[in-house]
Amino acid sequence: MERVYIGMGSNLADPADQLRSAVEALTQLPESRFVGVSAFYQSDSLLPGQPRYTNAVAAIDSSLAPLDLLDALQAIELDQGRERLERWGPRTLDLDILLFGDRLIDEPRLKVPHYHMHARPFVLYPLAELAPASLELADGRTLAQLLSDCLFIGLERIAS
Ligand code: J1A
Repeated sequence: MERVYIGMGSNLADPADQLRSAVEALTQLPESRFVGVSAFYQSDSLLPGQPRYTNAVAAIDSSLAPLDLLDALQAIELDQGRERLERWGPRTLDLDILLFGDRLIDEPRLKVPHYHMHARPFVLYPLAELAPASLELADGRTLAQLLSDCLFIGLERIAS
C-alpha cells in the first residue's frame, strides 16, 4: 500500500456536491483504503471569466498501479458528467494525482508529482491538512516551505 494524495476541483453543477460524490466514489476504489479528505476551499479560477472553483484534497492508501488508479479516477470524472467541452473551459470534476508514495512518474498520461501543485494555494492548503509539513516534494522543498512561499490570496475555506 502506498499513500496517494488526490486533488479534487469543480466549478460547475454545484461544486461542493461534486466533491462529496467524488469522495463517495473514492471510498469504493478497488485495492485501496480511504484515509480522509480535507476541508473544501473556494477560490477564483486561474483562467479568467469562469466561475469560482471549489477544491479539496483526499488521501487513500492503494496498491493499484498508478496508471490503473488514473483509469479509475478518469472513470469517476466521466461518471460525474465531465464533458470535454473546451480544453480550458469550466469543469464538473477534475481529479489529479498529486503524489503517489514517493514515486517519480514521467509518462505521457501521468506525471507525478503533479507538475503544478507546488505553487497553488488551493492544493497546498488542503494537502497540509492531511500530510506532514515535513513531507518532501520532488524538488527537495518541504510542504511547509512551499506553503510559506505561496501567497494566500482569495482562498476561502467553506463548509464541506
Ligand atoms: C490530462 N495527467 O492530464 S486533465 C489527463 N499527469 O488526460 C491525464 N498527475 O492523462 C494527464 N493526474 O482547481 C498527467 N492527470 C496527471 N487537471 C496527474 C491526473 N482554478 C494527469 N482556483 C489532462 N482551482 C488532468 N483548475 C490534468 N483553474 C489537469 C485535471 C485532470 C487540472 C484546471 C482554481 C482549480 C483548473 C483551472 C483552477 C482550477 C485542471 N485544472
